[in-house]
Amino acid sequence: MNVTNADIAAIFEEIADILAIENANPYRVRAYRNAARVVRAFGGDIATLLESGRELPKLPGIGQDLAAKIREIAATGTCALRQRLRRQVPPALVELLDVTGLGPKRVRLLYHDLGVETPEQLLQAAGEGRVRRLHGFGVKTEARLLQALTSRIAGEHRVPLAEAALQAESLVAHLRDCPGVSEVDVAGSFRRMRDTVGDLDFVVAARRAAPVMQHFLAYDRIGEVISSGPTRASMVLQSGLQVDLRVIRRASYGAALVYFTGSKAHTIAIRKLAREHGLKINEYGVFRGERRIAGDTEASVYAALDLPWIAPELREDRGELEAAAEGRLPHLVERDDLRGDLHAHTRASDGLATLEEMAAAARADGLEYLAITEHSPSLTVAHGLDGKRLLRHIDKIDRLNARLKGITLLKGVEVDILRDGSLDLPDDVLARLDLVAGAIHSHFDLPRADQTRRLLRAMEHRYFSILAHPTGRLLGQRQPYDIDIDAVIDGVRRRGCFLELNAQSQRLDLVDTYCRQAARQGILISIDTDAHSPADFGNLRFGVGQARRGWLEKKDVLNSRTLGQLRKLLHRCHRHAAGSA
Ligand code: DGT
Ligand code: CA
Ligand code: CA
Repeated sequence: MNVTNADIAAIFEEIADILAIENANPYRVRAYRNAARVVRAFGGDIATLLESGRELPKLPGIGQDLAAKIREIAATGTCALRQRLRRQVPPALVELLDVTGLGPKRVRLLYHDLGVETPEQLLQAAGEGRVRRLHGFGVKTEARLLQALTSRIAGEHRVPLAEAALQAESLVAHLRDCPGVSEVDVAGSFRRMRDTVGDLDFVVAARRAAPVMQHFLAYDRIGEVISSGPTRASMVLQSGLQVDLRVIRRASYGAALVYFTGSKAHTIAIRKLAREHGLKINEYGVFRGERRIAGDTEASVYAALDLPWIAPELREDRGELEAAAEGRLPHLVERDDLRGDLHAHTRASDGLATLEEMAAAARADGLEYLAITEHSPSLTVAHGLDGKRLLRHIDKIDRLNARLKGITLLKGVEVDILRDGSLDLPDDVLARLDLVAGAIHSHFDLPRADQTRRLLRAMEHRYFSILAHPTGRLLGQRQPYDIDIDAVIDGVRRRGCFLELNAQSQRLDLVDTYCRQAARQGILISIDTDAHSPADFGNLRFGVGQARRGWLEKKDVLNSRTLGQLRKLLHRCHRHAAGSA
């Protein structure tokens, strides 16, 4: 048996899901979710380690009971608790959790009050208007569920970018191993850094296609081959993600990359432009009559249309062709422009590592500063810190800073924005911090006017610095809460505070279009990991991808500033409120 860390983590997630549906103690649910995260973040392959007769190392939050379960799963591929839980609820109930907008609480209500067990039954109940009558649902929720279910049943299943990246990279490595292959790229929405991808589109350059096809079809994680021809193939990986492959001659590689990177809207627009130039463009090149005039590189394709190369993240037909023609393409922010990260947790709240470990990991990833922003007391399931604990924590940060080299820790907090827009910690505590990130973690269902007022009121607080994960969406799990985004962005501008682009793979919040809207108004955006473990700093690149889709330049990004500049900006943000109060 070949049990991966991801398999073990998935079983813990399933246990947590079922326990949550059964309304188990939230701490118990949290313990299994935590275990899933720890296992996923673990550096080595746990099953291999145990098989070789070694001991499971001490892992944060993993006591004897969980450790025993890890051993049981590594050896058998499952565990008794999971088998028992599976007998307690209808199997499709867990599937319902995958429907966007449904959490355990809602699944439980649907099951108990309406007898709904499957997505199909839910579709029927929603279609008949029975869902809106349940406590906490309403007409709008019902309509959203209907939409999510319809696209789901139509087979539209999208995978978060970070999850797709793991699978893409492994297949890229496999294809590069094939003799005769000179180029491998993942095109499509993946290359455009969309937050989710429908499938992966591989483009490979090779002189002969046959050996590449053979090599591709020998990949060991194939679930099912859908189709295969001399230069193209499609398959579904064991994970369920579809992969399309196209093999192309080196001379056409740039044209193929443009074509398969899309977006469809962008490539339709450049084909139209080509016609206006008396040219024809397809995946093999740019042609004047029968003669090919460009196509070996992407730059040559755009140059044939008198355009500079356009970054994939911009290729959505949102004005990039006009900007390119007028020489005003943005100089998009890059990962290396980031000097720090302003949102991270440690074991003091719900993180997995110590202050020292997080600092070392951030430094290893090239960061010069890292804000430690634990949760505040009302978030009990995340072990939020009350004022007294937070003050002790920041003293600890001060002492650590005195001996840290190469990185500075900033003292922050991720303070809960309460239902009425007040902050979950007293002023005299907030005054001691370098920055205050405010976020919503409860009451997601307030009416738009109330939710908007709640955010505006929170940011009026004199110590408020950054609005963290501003819309609260969780990909595949939770819709953004209902707010007047124009009013919120305008509020941030007037208040002189900052917006976060949270780089967690399920969040990527603020999304691209709102980033662009905010930056146009001169608002600085902080691209943060919200790291809970050392490996999470790797997510910065996905945050940067979303920022680039939002046309952000280095100058638009708060954490591209030096520590000195940042401190001034944060300080000005306080004074601003004091002045306007
Ligand atoms: P996805 O997979 O839903 O996340 O989105 P994409 O953009 O990766 O779309 P996909 O996989 O259907 O196609 C990959 C690229 O191939 C797409 O971005 C542009 C190109 N493409 C596919 N079908 C067409 C088409 O019918 N017309 C044009 N112009 N381009 C196409
Ligand atoms: Ca695709
Ligand atoms: Ca495709």
